[in-house]
Amino acid sequence: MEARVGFSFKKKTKEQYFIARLCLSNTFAVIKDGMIKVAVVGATGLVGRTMMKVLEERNFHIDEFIPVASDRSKGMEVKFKGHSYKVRTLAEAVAEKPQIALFSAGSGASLEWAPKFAEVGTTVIDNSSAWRMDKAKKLVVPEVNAHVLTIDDKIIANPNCSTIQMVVALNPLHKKYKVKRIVVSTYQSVSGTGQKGVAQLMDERNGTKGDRVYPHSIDMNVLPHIDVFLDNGYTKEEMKMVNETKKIMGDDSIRVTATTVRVPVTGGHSEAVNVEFEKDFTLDEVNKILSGSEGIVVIDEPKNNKYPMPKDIEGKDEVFVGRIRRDESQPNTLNLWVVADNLRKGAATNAVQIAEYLASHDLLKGMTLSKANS
Ligand code: NAP
Ligand code: 2RA
Repeated sequence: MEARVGFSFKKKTKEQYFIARLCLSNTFAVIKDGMIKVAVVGATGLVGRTMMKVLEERNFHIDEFIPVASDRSKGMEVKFKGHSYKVRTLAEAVAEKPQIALFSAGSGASLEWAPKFAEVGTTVIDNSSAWRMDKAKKLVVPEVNAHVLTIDDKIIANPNCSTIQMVVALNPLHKKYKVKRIVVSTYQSVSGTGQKGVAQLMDERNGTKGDRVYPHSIDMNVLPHIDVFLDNGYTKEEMKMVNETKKIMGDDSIRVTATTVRVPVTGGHSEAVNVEFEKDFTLDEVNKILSGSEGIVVIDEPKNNKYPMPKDIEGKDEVFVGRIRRDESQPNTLNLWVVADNLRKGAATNAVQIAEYLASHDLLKGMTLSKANS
């Protein structure tokens, strides 16, 4: 049996990386010996549905698709690549032994079920915070550190959405100038909370009753509160940005402090990032580095009122950077405005890119890839 892993690219070749190179060299990865089964766990949720869309758009080869959600949703129908599929339970999905399981069903489900999938040979790519800081698990943003992945990684963690977009923007600058300290304030959309966050905003706007997921109104308001408060006075979301950044960028010496804020925007997280480097820079050079880096689009024409905004980037996969300017209050320090779609690059797209990297680098057990058409 032979199956193809097809990758479709529509965007600028310059900004595309490993898989683009695979395609541009007219090479297809060919999978031999077996059906490609892919499970999406959390398929009825915001991230899970976006994962299905991204898998479709990128034409990730799947012979058998297994949508999974909680027992509440068993039997419910979801559409994928023009076909209807019945949602299955986690136990039913494990029994299918998929090669890949993309998880976005919260930490509880991941802690309990990811090891069960790994045990049957599935590679799990997990969007929850369950495994991110586990020393034995890789925390991966493909543009930054896909090279750390090996065939033995059976549970791979997808970072938090607000961390992903920040490290995509900062890593190319870190390579050149070395980041010393980051001060970040976020403006995070309600879709970051999942379906319940969007529902609360819409209910408030429409004056309808419904469950409340935030402790205060979110419409016409901002909440300096994302995830739970910890003993140090920071929220868990803020500490995710501190700790995950160091792990992904592979540098514990980077100092990070964060204030994470929920705003009444439906999709797209924005961040004001202040970054101090060891070495000095010129703004021209910073602009060139960012414009030429994988997965980044620079929109920085303040005189024409052009800068990234969540409304414009919804549905896009890149990280958008603007308002690039020197911090005039101290040396070697830069201010940036960074915006990305939290459901896509912040979650689904990043996870699918990890799957693509594994497939194209022969890092999935039970799949043998070889080159064709080259
Ligand atoms: P959501 O819209 O509330 O969806 C949650 C999904 O998880 C639903 O499909 C739900 O199924 C399923 N689920 C819940 N408990 C389950 C269980 N015990 N077993 C199996 N499935 C279960 O939430 P979301 O925004 O998609 O987020 C999902 C995960 O991704 C969370 O861990 C979140 O932290 C992470 N994440 C989210 C974002 C974002 O921007 N939203 C970004 C990065 C990471 P039912 O419909 O059956 O309840
Ligand atoms: C949020 N970062 O925006 C979270 C989603 N995982 O709430």
